[in-house]
Amino acid sequence: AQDNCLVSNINVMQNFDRHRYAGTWYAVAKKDPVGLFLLDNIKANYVINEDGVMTATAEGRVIILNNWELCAEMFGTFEDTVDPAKFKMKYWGAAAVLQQGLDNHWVIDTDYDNYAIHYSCREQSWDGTCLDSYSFIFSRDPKGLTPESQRIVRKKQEELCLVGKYRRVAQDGFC
Ligand code: ODT
Repeated sequence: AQDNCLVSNINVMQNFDRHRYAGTWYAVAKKDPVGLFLLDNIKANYVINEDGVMTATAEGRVIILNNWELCAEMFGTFEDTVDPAKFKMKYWGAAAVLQQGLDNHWVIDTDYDNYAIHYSCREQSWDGTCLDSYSFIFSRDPKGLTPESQRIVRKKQEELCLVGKYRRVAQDGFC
C-alpha cells in the first residue's frame, strides 16, 4: 500500500491498450465524489473511432431536482495526455439538467476481459493528496467479479488510499 497517498504517486495501467478496453463495462462498486451523481445501474460503453480517438456513453440511475428519478444518458470525449492510461474526460448529459464538466479519467488497472479500476481526482490539496475523488470498479459481467479479480481490486484500492470508501452498485435492470 501507498503510505503517503499523493496523487502524483498513483500508479496507472502500464501500456494501456484502448482497443482492448473498448466495449461495455458494468459498475459493481463506486467511491462517490462530493455532489454524488450516478447512483446505481451504471454502465459505460467505450468506443474507439477510426482515428483512435476514444469516446464513451454511460447510463445510470440519478435523482435530480430533489425527487425526480431517471436513467441519465451521458456522453464523454477523451483527450489524450502523455500517459496512455491518463485522460481528460469532457462530459455532458442528453438533457440539460444533467451534470457536465471536465474530469481526470485514469485507468488504474485492468485485465481487459474481467475487471477494470477507474480513478478520478477532481481537486488536490496543498499537500498533494486528493480532496475530492471518485472511482468506479467495473466488471465485464453485470453479475460481478470473480474472487480472483476481487483480490486484485482490493490491493489496488489500498494503493489508492480508498479502502472502505466504496459502496456496492446494484445492477437490477432499472436502466
Ligand atoms: O457519478 C458521479 O458521482 C460522478 C461521475 C460523473 C461523470 C459521469 C459522466 C460519464 C460520461 C460518459 C463517459 C463514460 C465513461 C465512464 C467511465 C467512468 C465514469 C466517469
